[in-house]
Amino acid sequence: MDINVLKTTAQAMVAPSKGILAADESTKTIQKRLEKIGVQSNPETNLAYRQMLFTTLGVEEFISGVILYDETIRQSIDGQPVPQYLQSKGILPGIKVDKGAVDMANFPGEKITEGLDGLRDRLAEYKELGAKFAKWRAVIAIGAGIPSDTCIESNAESLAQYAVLCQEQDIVPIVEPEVLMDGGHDLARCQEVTKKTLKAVFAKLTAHKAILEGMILKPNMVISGKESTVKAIASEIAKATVETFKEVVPAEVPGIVFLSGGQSPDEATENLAEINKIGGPWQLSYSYGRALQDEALTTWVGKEESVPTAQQAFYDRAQKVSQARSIKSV
Ligand code: 5MM
Repeated sequence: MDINVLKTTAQAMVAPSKGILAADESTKTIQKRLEKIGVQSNPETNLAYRQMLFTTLGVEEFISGVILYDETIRQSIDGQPVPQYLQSKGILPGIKVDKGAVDMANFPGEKITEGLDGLRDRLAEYKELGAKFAKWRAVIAIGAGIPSDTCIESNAESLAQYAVLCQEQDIVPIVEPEVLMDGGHDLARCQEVTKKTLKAVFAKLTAHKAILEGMILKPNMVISGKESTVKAIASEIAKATVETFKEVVPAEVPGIVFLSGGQSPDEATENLAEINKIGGPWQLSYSYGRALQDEALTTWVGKEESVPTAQQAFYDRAQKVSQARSIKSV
């Protein structure tokens, strides 16, 4: 393990004005996304869509890295393997290495993320293919009587095991414990669960001797549930988010890259701007999937002639999110 490589990569992932594009939709998820615009998902259409995003001129001003799915990391753009194509634009290639969240035995309504078996060998192969960082997503749901301590602890343990296996091979782990927005809970409940989850995650990372300077945290913002009758506004979300993170996220972590989690592109942009107005000891950036892609996706609709306007939509959103991430604290 080379700590300097880990630190340098982690810092490049959250370089000023930049953040990460999450384009690691699994087969089922990309199917759902393309179905919405009337396109049948297969390896060719999936690549056509992602190629539209990756070849957007100038987007590397705002995008430091792209999280790829196993299918995409093995594909090529203009005869060049995708990871090498991205690197030639100054974008770091990353890879989703978890195998998805499945129902947790004995804990109805809760999920555990799979993928630790054989992970060391898979990481070695991904490194060979060009991956500089990786991602593992754990999912924590809020509901009546959940999350349980067992769910939080088990997911935190897996995240930590994943993180150190990545670091062993100089791959920066993005540690993603996502507290879902689904449900009618309010901001305070989200704050309580997020705090508990992050505490557990950092306790496990410490127990496994993870290098905090060589990782990136990808959390949810502290936000009210989608069905909540009391919707928190951006300044409240920002205050609760930064307050929580200051309590539980060590300052050694170079960057926090938020997920959008079902927020609209405008909401995810505004909330990030408010968060940066407050600021903290870490870079406060983005690793959005839907909030960066939605407008481009619905403009593209699978048509070759729509590529320039879809790319413009993607560029414009990436620029707005980058501006939000660049606001200086007051
Ligand atoms: C792009 O979606 C990622 C993969 O999801 P599935 O395994 O469900 O297909 C997802 O992990 C994503 O990276 C994060 O949830 C952030 O995306 P959003 O859309 O929440 O910003």
